[in-house]
Amino acid sequence: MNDKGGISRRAFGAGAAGLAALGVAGASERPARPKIIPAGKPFILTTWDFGPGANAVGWPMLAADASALDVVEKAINHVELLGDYWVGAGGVPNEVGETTLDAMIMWGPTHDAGAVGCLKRVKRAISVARKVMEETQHSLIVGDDATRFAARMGFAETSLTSVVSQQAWDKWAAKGERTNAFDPEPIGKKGEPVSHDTVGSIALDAAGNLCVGCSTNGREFKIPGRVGDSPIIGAGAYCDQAVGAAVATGNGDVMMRFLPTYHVVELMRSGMEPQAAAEATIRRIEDAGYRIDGGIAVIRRDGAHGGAKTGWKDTPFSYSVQTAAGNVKIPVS
Ligand code: SD4
Repeated sequence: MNDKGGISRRAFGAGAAGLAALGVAGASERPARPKIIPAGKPFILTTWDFGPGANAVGWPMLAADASALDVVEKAINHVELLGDYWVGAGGVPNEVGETTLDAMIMWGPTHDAGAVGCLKRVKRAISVARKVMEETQHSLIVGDDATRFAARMGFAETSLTSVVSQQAWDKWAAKGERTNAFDPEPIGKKGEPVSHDTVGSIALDAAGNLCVGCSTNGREFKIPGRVGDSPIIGAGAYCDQAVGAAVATGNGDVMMRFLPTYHVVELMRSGMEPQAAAEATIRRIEDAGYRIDGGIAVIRRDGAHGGAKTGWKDTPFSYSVQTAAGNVKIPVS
């Protein structure tokens, strides 16, 4: 420290020993660049029961040498347009009955990402996220401004309300209860079940490039403006071209506090096997005392994969992996 309380220049000129004394790695001690794990054969991984259908959309593209970026976008578009209650248009209304969408896409070769949070009145959220990534320097655009951005990019505005989402909201609103988002944090003991779902996909293409994406309409009866973990890089999804990628699902309000998809990929970088890394990541959340439903699925560049969950005792979380050898659905216990 110098007499003004700062770090003196002399300390920086003191060579490796001085830097080591400060706990700073010197030039000669800099950690090596991550070793690139060799890519395996092309694959696509998709979470939940969406897996086989989404993979069936993505696999023929991969087999025809399409880019993993196009594959992830199209596989997720397929789920977004299914009319499912949990992902995309027509699902999970918020506290005032509106469906809003969160999505993210991340591209391995450039480590670039694009995301939208609380996107309103536009169906293909993952495609808007891709526009954020490819057309702007931004990484995340939210709310009505995300809708305006989508309109600028040529997306049509349309209601995301369906008969099913309207009925679900009418039934809930008739009870006159406050949203459970005001309940105490689920620490120590689990609270009321929080209903939500997400689709996540990871692809490796024939050129060895990785891409990850996810899309959701988040948590049922959420407070308007709420953005979950899905569009947060390293929380809902993460991809590192040298190592692998991961997607998360579950109580995103809690899970985003742990950046689980970043964490699990970094554990794999340090040499941990995918399954062990997934379990260690979920354990971190449990060890902090949280009692939630949540899961992650992870895949290394060479195709080795794993998954782990917390909670969801009666809900079978799974992911599916498709390669040239076919599609396998992996239950996560
Ligand atoms: C969210 N993580 O918005 C999402 C929802 C989800 O399984 O994945 N549910 O909190």
